[in-house]
Amino acid sequence: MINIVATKPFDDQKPGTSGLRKKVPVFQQPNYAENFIQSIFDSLEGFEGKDLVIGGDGRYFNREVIQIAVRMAAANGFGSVIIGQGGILSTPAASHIIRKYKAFGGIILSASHNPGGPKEDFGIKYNIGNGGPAPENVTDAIYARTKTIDSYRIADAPEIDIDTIGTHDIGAMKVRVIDSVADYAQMMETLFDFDAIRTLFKGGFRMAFDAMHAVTGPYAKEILENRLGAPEGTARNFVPLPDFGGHHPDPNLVYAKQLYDDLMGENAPDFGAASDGDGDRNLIIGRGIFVTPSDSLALLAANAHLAPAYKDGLKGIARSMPTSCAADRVAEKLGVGLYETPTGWKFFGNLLDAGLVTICGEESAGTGSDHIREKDGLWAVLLWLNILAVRKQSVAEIVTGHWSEYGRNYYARHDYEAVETDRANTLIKELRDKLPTLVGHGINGLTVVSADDFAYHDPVDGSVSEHQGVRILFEGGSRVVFRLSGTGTSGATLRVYIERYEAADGDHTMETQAALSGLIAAAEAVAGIRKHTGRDKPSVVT
Ligand code: VG1
Ligand code: CO
Repeated sequence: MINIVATKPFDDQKPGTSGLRKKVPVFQQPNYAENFIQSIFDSLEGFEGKDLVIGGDGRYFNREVIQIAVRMAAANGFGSVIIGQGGILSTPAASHIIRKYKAFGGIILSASHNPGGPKEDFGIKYNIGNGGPAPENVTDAIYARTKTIDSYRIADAPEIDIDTIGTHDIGAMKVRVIDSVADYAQMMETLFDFDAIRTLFKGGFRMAFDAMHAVTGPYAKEILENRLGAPEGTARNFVPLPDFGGHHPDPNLVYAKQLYDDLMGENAPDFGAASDGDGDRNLIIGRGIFVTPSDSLALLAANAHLAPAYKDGLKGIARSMPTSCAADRVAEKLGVGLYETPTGWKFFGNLLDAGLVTICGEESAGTGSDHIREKDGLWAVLLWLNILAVRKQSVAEIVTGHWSEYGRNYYARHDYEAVETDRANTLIKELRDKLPTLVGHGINGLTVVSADDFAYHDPVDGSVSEHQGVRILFEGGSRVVFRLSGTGTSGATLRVYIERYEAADGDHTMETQAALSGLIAAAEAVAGIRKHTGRDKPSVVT
């Protein structure tokens, strides 16, 4: 039986950089999740009888929303839903399953690197049939629908057992509960030289992978330990918990501090890595050396041909605008295109579908390729392992070798979290207003060569996305970029991205914050961060 339930719109359901993210109590309001899910379905056409993938990162409230989404999919006419066992699918695994089973799309329940628990964050996002996040025209339509919705459809059905692999029926709709890991692990075997990586581990290579009590735990156990023969214990914190053990599942030097300390300490493993809540990010640390995500993108692009999947080379490279320009130099050397997109993976989909690029990345620890349409944490880790197995050098040797060939882009991101929204908006507005006056002038002794508010013209579908971040470029290739986060759930988060280029024959041995101090001062001088935010230092530096 199908129920049509009357509802009223909520005025705060605008999807951000990656879906709708709110505190759990917001999602727990009657009809809140239902309204958003119905608005997704109302914005799609032609899904009757087709398949929908549903999975999440296992955080608090995941199971409840899965049961709702399944019954709503049945009432809206989907032919089947495919669910990961226990409601678990990493974001990259969900992308792969949508593609592999040619589903119409997928609903991914995650707030990624944000904390989980009864008072923490939850999220819902929709992915289209290519496996990637819905592009802006779809998210705009969903948002428009949330403002007018007056009813949703939901089937009367008992709770589905999502913990056992098997099939069920809800009316005419099939429900398939599948192994969360198997399809993904199998795909990884087709991309990389597992024999070479197995030999690496057999030779005593030591690795630590921190799953941060989030979704990659079962994937890392299966792939690294069971299939690649890494010793038991290589994957740490591998049991997904609804509150991630009370931590932020954000793989950076602040929240993965234990891993960092181990890699910097005596008797450190050769290689350390971590992933985030939903498994699409990666942190890479070698013994005694942290690899910035922007450098990791450049390094992976430069060395990808060493892995079977990329042996014929890359078609092109894409990076989000605030990501450092290190990858640009690799693209230039390879003689392939370099595309600069706004922040968020949804902007890479068209470039990948059109065959213009093979590898994409963001400074926020996201890297991925054309194997799926999401960033992919374990994929990046496996590509690193494949490269290490072939080159037989340490991470430090590979990174410093790269700098001596291409130069080094010193890079940092300063986040000012939970700033009052009005104050953050004023900072950005004042900055935008002064852009035309900056070019040709000096800020703290640095000459501005260009200053604009980044607008992206998608080369594939011609769509334009404006106001994607204020960027100020100085002579010599240094930059500061300012934008407001689109994933936070309290107030506004100001992100300041700072980059300085040091040529191949320059000094690559400086401490990052020291190397960037002149630019950090220039960012303060031009934007008045202290005055506007009331903070005298960032909350997080990555
Ligand atoms: C952040 C990152 C961005 C990333 C997005 C989703 O967005 O900066 O690069 O694509 O999170 O990643 P924002 O708008 O807060 O800067 V995830 O792993 O949170 O899905
Ligand atoms: Co994520």
